[in-house]
Amino acid sequence: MSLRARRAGPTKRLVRRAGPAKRTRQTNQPPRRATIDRRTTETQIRGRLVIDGQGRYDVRTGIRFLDHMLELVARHGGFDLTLRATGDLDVDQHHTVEDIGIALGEAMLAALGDRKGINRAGYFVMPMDETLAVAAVDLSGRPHAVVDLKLGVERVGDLQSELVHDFFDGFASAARANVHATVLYGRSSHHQVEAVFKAFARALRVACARDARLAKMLPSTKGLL
Ligand SMILES: [Mn+2]
Repeated sequence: MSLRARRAGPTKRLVRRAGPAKRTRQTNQPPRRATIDRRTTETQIRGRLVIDGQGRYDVRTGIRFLDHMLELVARHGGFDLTLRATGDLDVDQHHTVEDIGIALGEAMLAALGDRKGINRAGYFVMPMDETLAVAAVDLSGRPHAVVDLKLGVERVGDLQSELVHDFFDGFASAARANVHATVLYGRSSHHQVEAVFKAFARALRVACARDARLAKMLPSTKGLL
């Protein structure tokens, strides 16, 4: 091989690696996905979650503001999410919102598989105009949610605002994850809830992401997650 040819080698590879098609596949592993099928006498939830997605969504929960939040979780998390929920909204929104959190958590747990090579933990500070929200996620195997919103209104859009807490409780317990979310400051209740969901999605995206360098490593010194 001539000197010229050897020099051309790595340069060519670098150019190919920089291409958009390769970037979406950081590893050669298949995209992590799970189907959602959760039925109780109170709610019926079906769908599909792809962790290594492209931010595509098709969501209908019967609560328009919750659709808005789940759509942006998919987009900001880089997930693909299809979700159909029918629940006893004639009682109130509690069962539906909580069970969607649980169903998403179950799907996340299933799709993550053995959790080898993932970052495991992630956080994000999300501004939304006058509001600043923080979320931190640890896919630790231990369920716990701390949600501190201090919303002064009963509803945001058509969503009962106290149920934001129940959504993250449901998610954290089913995904066996620590989820912390808070609003540092803000005025608009719409922005506060939205910034929290965006921060959560982006924190989760980091936590789920696979680090090729540590592909075979379980991110815990316990040997169990
Ligand atoms: Mn909005």
